[in-house]
Amino acid sequence: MLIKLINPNTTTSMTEAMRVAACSVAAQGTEIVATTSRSGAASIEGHYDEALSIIGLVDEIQDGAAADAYIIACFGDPGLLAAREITAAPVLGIAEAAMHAASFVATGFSVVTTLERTRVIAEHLVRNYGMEHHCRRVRATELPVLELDRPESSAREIILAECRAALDEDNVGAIVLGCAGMTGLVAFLEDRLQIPIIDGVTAAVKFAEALVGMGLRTSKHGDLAYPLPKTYAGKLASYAPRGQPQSAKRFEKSLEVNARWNV
Ligand code: 5HY
Repeated sequence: MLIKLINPNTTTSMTEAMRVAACSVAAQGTEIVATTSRSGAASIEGHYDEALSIIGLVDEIQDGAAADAYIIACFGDPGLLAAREITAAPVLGIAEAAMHAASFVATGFSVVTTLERTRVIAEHLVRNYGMEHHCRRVRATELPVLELDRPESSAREIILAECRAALDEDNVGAIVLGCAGMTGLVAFLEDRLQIPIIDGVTAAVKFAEALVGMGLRTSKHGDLAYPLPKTYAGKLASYAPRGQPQSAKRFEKSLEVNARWNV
């Protein structure tokens, strides 16, 4: 199976760190293609960055070979539902994947994220995903996202200290890493804290494999059906939906044929 991991920010070095982490857990036969958005912010640290990152995300889903599953590798899960509208292949957000994985291994978890101003975004996701009963607290380290990308920075010590505080104060059994840029810190933190540290990039890879393995695809009945064909104006004219993509028609046809021939 082909899993396309999309970094919605434009920092290629962060994408490479995610690709390495994703490949480290991918099953035999799973090919990981990691891409970096070609338009948008170098780092996503607020509502505006998120909103404008979605065009680049859509481009990465619509351009190139169709994948069996897509991963949105930004902890805000920007454009997750819009992405699920334009493809029938499963789309995983790393925040959603990490929170579900944490809920399987601990009754309570805390999220440790970057800037204070993005903390509210993670809190919204906790509610959207029905994780209020599991997520005890979202903690900010006030670390800019790109600070995580500088090996010489003291970012990992700051994150370790915040995780320790969560362990001491939040009555939790696990920690969710609140940024794709923290993907490489799992071993460093687990060695020192001896609790499950959940990284959304690797969690999303394993959930994507599970969904594809079960033959599950995003429902096209209801709110995640392909966008209705209509005219778009201005800068976005070329993004005007044209209904069900040809590739999907071909895929649904193959499903029908297979069903009919019971293959
Ligand atoms: C992320 N921003 O995972 C989010 C983290 C955050 O560019 N990649 C980003 O702070 O919301």
